[in-house]
Amino acid sequence: MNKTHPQRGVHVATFDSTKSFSEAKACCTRRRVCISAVALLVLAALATIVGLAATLGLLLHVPVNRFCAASNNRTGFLCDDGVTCVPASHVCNRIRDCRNGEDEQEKLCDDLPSSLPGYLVFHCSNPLYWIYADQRCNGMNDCGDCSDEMESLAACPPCGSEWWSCTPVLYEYCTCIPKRLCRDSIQHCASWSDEYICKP
Ligand SMILES: [Ca+2]
Ligand SMILES: [Ca+2]
Repeated sequence: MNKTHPQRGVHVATFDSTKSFSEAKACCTRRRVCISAVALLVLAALATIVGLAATLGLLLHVPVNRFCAASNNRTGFLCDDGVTCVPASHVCNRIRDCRNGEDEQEKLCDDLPSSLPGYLVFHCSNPLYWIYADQRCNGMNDCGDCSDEMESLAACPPCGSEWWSCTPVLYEYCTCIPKRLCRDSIQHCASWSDEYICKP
């Protein structure tokens, strides 16, 4: 006589192939949705990072404003160290005044004066001539016609009513002298205008 003895503790599961396939399919679909969402999030994060990097890159390439005031309040060029201020006329003079030579870099000096920032340049009344901005109002006739010292282009501080503006002479000083020195039989202006034109 054959007896069947069920084995204790052993669970015999009934396999419903149709139900299991549906569950598996639903689970798989949910997983795909989750994976897709994660993938989208990752892509969005990457795009943000790339965008930030590009923006940062652009920012790094934005020209730096290097305008600064050198000694005696002269117009200057700020070195990369953010401290050293080189007088304008020391830029592109073939001497490395900035520690890393940024005052002599090719892009600044390869096509003077147009390759220089505008604040470093002064255009004389004669359009053929230009000087460095720190040569304006320094008492020297750097333009050759004193337009860097006396004319409206230069806009230098006026001599004042008690002063005489010497008539300019090429490549000489364009100075002011006290009017009391006019016609004192001693030359003070290179042009002698203090002795022949000035009226005390
Ligand atoms: Ca230099
Ligand atoms: Ca000058």
